[in-house]
Amino acid sequence: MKKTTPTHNTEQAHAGTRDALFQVERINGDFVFDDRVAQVFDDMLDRSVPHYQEVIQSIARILGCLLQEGSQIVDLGCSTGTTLLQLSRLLEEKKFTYLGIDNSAAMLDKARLKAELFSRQESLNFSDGDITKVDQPGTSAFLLNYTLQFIRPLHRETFLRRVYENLSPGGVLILSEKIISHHPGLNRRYIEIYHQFKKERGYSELEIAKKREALENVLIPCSLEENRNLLQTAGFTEVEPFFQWFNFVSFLAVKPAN
Ligand code: GEK
Repeated sequence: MKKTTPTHNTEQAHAGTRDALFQVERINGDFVFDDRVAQVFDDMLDRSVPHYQEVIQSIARILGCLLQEGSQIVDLGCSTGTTLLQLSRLLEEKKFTYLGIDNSAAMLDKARLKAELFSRQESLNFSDGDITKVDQPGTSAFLLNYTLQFIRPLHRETFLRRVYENLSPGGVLILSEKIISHHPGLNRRYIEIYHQFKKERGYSELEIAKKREALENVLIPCSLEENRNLLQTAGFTEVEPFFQWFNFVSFLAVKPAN
């Protein structure tokens, strides 16, 4: 079983410190996106989100074929900007403009530094703000990857409606989430498979348990069907998952052209 993670791309090679946050004894209270998390975040995501890079590549394929040249793409909960940085590379010829919004200053500092390191300041912008108050009318695509799960369930419907209203006709929303299954047996098995995935990436049982506890009141996942219903209630007419790995799913949702 491998204990170290291979470095998948240049960003991680330059921007990563290994995530050992939950190896230390003291982690009390809920998980927060502070300085310490931002430091190790790229490694954390790479080792905690199954097929993270493949999902970004699939998003590039979708946006590459659905959007017009020069379109604006907004990443809601952009963290350290990895997705936008990758998209700007994979879709260079499309001349898209990219905006990342997050409410963690530490994450945004890192995102800006990475954009500078990779000479992408021209096409990438980052803004500090609460995504539930997003105001970017005429956006062609919103990305909402692994972030809706941190928004209080009661606010999700209003938030997604707001995202829908900010999209131009024919625009798209990409939604990636950790999910639950309402079949208790399957749900338990999927969690076991996911914990095995993390162990294979070098996390210990104790680290996994502590992180799970810290996320308990903060990350609230819904089922695939509940997420699909939320998207449809917001107004999206075409809603399809384009990727699923056990308890992780990514949807493509399209706003009608008119
Ligand atoms: C990726 N999408 O690399 N307003 C703004 N930002 C928020 C809010 C809010 N209300 N709530 C949470 N965040 C990224 C990964 S991480 C997922 C997204 C994870 C931000 C928070 O600061 C963090 O940067 C991000 O949402 C969630 O694909 O850590 O599991």
